[in-house]
Amino acid sequence: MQNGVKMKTPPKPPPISYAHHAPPAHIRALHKAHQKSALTAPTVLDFENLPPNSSSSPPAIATSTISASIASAAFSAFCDGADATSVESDILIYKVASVPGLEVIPNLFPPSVQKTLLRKLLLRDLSDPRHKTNLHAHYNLPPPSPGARSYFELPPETTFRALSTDGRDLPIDRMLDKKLRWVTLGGQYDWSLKKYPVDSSSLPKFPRDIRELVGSLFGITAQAAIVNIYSPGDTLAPHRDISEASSASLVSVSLGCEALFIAGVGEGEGVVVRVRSGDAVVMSGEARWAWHSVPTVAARTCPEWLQEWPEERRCWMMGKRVNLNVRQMWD
Ligand SMILES: O=C(O)CCC(=O)C(=O)O
Repeated sequence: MQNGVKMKTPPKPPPISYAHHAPPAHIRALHKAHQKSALTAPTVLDFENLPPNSSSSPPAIATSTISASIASAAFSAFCDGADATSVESDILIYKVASVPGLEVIPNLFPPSVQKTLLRKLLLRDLSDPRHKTNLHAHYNLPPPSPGARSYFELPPETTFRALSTDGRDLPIDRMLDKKLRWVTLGGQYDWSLKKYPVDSSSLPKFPRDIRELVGSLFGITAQAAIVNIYSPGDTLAPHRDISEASSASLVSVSLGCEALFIAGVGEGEGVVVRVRSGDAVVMSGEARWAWHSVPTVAARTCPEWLQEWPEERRCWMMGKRVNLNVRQMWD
């Protein structure tokens, strides 16, 4: 047991060439079936509406906890003591019965920690030009200085020049409202080659405060992360994250609008989980290499207290889901 999250000896990572394998039919079918389905569909595992404890084969069981003292200390350090919410009781970790190794920690992060995390990811780390986004391959994206600390403060007339001569320039509104889909922190994943750069000395450092938060709650050494930015209607196709040379757990944090998250290992097994702002999903053991996808991001589901975030661009978050997906690249 490490900080409440059980650590078992995990299976070895699959060969890196498997990154190009096609997802199995049952995961593709589950993904397709939930692209248009409601968050309340009967096939969805909803941690706010679990069947009663007496159920003979519960879909998820709380088997361990993150202690209130560990969570309080981690949140307080992360928020520099200022904004922190102290946690009153131990936080339940649920194991999902149909996917061995898959754990869900509903409502782990209090609102103040979620806002601090968003601020660090989007108003600080996104501004660092060493953390690449999906847009860097297509546009000249200089850092937002001088005069602005983040892209969210840039005046509406700002545009970014297209790199190709026949490409159209990108206005800041369109960048932030639609085109920005991901930013990579630390280890810069190459999406076309499906691998990390061999020369780690050239990589930007993983943000220390986020590494410490994730380390103290989940016991992994954060070395790379993908921050996924979704608008309602966006999806993430079934895939496996197998480019890391470590079997350490993968940690996924949801912020903003609600979504459905699918995961499955083996033949014909899978689960569809409703994920809300502040939830964490941990993929360990067999589930570390699980097929997974996001078939639905639902409009009008951002919690009220987060809708106006950030001050610099009011209500941007009302129409967004941000997912922080943290990996350890090597042991
Ligand atoms: O958005 C999510 O919940 C999952 C993201 C994911 O699977 C990934 O980045 O590999």
